[in-house]
Amino acid sequence: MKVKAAVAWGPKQPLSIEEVDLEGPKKGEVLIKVIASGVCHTDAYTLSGEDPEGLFPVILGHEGGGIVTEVGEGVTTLAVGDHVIPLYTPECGECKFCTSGKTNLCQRIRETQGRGLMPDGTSRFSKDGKPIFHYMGTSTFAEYTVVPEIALAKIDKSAPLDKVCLLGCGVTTGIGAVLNTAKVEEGATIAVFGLGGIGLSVVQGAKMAKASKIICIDINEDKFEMAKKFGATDFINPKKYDKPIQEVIVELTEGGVDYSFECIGNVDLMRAALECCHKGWGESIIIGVAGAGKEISTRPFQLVTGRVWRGTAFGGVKGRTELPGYVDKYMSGEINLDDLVTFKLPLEEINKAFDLMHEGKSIRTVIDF
Ligand code: NAD
Ligand code: AHE
Ligand code: ZN
Ligand code: ZN
Repeated sequence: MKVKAAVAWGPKQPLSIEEVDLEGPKKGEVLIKVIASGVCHTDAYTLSGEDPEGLFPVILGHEGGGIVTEVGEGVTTLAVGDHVIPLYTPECGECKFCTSGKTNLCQRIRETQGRGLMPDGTSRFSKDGKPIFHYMGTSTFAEYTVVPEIALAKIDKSAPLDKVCLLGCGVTTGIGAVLNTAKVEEGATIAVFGLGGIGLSVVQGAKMAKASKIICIDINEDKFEMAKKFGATDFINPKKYDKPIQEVIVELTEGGVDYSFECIGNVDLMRAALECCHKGWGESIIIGVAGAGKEISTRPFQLVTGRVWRGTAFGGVKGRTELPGYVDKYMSGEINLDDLVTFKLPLEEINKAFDLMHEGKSIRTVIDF
């Protein structure tokens, strides 16, 4: 079939709206009509050319919501008409990772996914006979996309897809980082570096966990008002200090925070986030994604004296079994998504969504198909 899609022909180039060819779903695959998709900083990261796994031409997008329109051979858990959220972290339920009880990082199709291909090693998208790569197994910047069955979470049909699409990445990542990865306990103090869709979702998760102090660090002070609405208690603009920001936080908290979260993708701030943690027990969670060649560093003494460095992908959430519960929490008012949708744009204006992100004017722009 012919479908409209935003194609990234090369790094740093604006996306181009094109009619591309999409093959139907093969064995174990599902065709989805995309209804909405958020634009996450990771899409911009890959478009920047910094992603070592970045491939072009590609159809980006990994924060979508859609409706099943066709199922391939052997698909048993989904049917036409089901509402779904594509998962860049699938859940096969059978691999060593899925059965470990220790991680959400299902590896069943990770290798082909990282090569921009479907599990059989081919692409469903093409233009003039030349293949276009899939992205993160989801490619939601297209009117229709093909996704493996194990990479789709079936959700409540009454949930608005133009809101719950944000649970396909940013919000789940932030809340999950707090509740699953850090397991923040009531009364804990936390620091959040970066107040985009991820950082604000960490703030939301910290409020849910009843953290006592939620310190927010961002160079864009316009973000502070929204953070306050989500439950943040303290605000720091590092530009206003002439000493390392970790020192400022340690002083503010009588020795450091119990948990910190890096939600920017800046390795210097990852160091600051670790070093603002309390001696003996403070844990720092890396969420931000840093470009090729970037490395983290600190004095080993920081770890010897009890600080812990950890990371999280998709907030440790197992998509097929746990994501429907996040949708239900939105429906019951326990998770706020509405305030995070700062702009809605048609696919034709998708480049504006990237501009708004880079200008610091948006939290999430949702592409409304
Ligand atoms: P965003 O662009 O919406 O937000 C980033 C925020 O960081 C902005 O508010 C910006 O002002 C702030 N910032 C930038 N430089 C700063 C600095 N030097 N000091 C203080 N604040 C600074 O991004 P997002 O969509 O919220 O994504 C955040 C990061 O999380 C990205 O690196 C993204 O790739 C990553 N991410 C990771 C996962 C995961 O599963 N680990 C999931 C989603 C996103
Ligand atoms: N391809 C990049 C890594 C990108 C990355 O870390 N992705 C996160 C999700 S970001 C969503 O916005 C993730 O889930 N990682 C686990 C995985 O298996 O990719 C690189 O640096 O190579
Ligand atoms: Zn994302
Ligand atoms: Zn698995």
